[in-house]
Amino acid sequence: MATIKELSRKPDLLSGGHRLCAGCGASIAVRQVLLGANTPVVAGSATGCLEVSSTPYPFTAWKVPFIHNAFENSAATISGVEAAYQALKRKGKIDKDIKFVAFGGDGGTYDIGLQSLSGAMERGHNMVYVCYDNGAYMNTGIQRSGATPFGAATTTSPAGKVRAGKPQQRKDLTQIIAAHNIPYAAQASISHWKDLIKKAEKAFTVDGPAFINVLAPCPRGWRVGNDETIEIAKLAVQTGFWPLYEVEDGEWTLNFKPKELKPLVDFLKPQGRFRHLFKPGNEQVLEEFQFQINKNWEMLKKRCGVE
Ligand SMILES: Cc1ncc(C[n+]2csc(CCOP(=O)(O)OP(=O)(O)O)c2C)c(N)n1
Ligand code: SF4
Ligand SMILES: [Mg+2]
Repeated sequence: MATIKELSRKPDLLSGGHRLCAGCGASIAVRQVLLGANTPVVAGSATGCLEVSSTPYPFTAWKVPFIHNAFENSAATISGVEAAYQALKRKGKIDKDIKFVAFGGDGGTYDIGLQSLSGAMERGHNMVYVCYDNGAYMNTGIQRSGATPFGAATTTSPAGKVRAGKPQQRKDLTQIIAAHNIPYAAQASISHWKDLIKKAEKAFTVDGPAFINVLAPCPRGWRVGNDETIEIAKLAVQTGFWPLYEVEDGEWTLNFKPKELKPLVDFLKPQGRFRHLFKPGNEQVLEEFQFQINKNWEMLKKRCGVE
């Protein structure tokens, strides 16, 4: 991996002055991922906060060629561009080494773009897909998605007298994509930047499809201060809510192995979207959530061969 000095000399491929909220995890995720690229990159993004706020016509914050996409087809678009590049290469019309990366939010990846992502991974395109997971459809007003955590309050899973936020568990997209048997699939967090940049480097280097699921907190939807983005992402990892791991050619590795996980409440308590869980009467929802985290952590450790 590049040293800090080398990284600091690399150009910033997403400029400042975009219209994402202050403290938004999405722009941090993009910057860290693009630092992992050592060749020219072509990027695309599904509709969502990242795309809407970084490309308000006629402006763009992207310093790499960028393709504006619909909500559901970022993976399909980038896979098509990669196929065109391969055809031009075969005809001898291009000889540059170029990498292709598609970004999508959790709504655009776990839900509406899952089919196009699955297809692109299965067809074996030489491309990277990065999901920036902020746990809801933030751009349209914080609606629940397949990535929204159990118990979280959103505008379509509100907390009230009948329900304590979202009643379902989040789907495990990283494992779903790993099950495509692609060369590289990983889970990362913007709080662990070295780990993330290293994973991006690997993803850009492998021959074939690569996928990285990046936890990218949204201060607005998580109801935390916009100076707390990194801290809350760190707690997600330290409590086991968001384990860091990678799957390389079927080999599972746990990248962050604390002696003991912090209690889940350390991650939940600072966030307004979980405030209701700390009111009397919701103790068993908290217990259930902690139980799910423990169970998933044990299963993951087994898969990674960790005692
Ligand atoms: C087919 C379609 N349905 C709905 C929308 C409206 N829409 C635009 S962005 C968005 C939410 C995106 O959520 P996510 O992918 O999680 O990204 P985030 O906004 O959280 O960054 C929705 C529902 C759309 N653009 N296209
Ligand atoms: S609403 Fe959330 S995801 Fe959207 S720009 Fe603001 S902080 Fe980022
Ligand atoms: Mg989202």
